[in-house]
Amino acid sequence: MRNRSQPAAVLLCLSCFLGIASARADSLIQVLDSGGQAAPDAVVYAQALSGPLSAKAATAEIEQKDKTFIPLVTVVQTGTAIFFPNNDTVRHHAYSFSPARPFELKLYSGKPAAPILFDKAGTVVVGCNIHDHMIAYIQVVDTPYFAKTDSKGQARLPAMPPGKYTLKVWHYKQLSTGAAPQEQNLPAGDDGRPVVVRLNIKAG
Ligand SMILES: [Cu+2]
Repeated sequence: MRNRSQPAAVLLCLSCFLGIASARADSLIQVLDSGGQAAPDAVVYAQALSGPLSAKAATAEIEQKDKTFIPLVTVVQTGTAIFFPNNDTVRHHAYSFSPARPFELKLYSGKPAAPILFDKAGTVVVGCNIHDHMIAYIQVVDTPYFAKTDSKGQARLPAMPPGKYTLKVWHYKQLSTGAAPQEQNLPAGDDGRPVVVRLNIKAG
């Protein structure tokens, strides 16, 4: 009799597992600076407490235009390859000394043949050997659940599987203080209000 009841139990578990109601809705994150002003270009990401998620192959692009890296801030998951196309007529020489991914793309124009693979979590600061003012920041994260704040300091994390998550927020202005990404628990329920995170930086 016990054996005969098992298929029903398995079926029950499966429907429970597939239940859409148990998934997390997307979450709106509001990032503020120390003065309560909106903090644009902050990287927000949610990390499952069960450990880092496996990376899947993806690509991104940081363009060089008008002697500027565009965008200023990029967030990617570990395992992402980033292209650095030069859309200026002058040549650039992109490089980084950051431990998470040191690299060098020697003096070039157009699109380098191979992208740079970012397979380690951390912050990568990119510069140009020719133009000292050129700078870009890459935050490499161990999760597919990430976003970047807009001009209102808001970002929306996508819907995620059920579970506990740590919300991490990183801003390039934290680099001068050496501060690690700010962490807090991501509330389980969506009560319709944004999750507010206040950083110890000056956004303006
Ligand atoms: Cu340059």
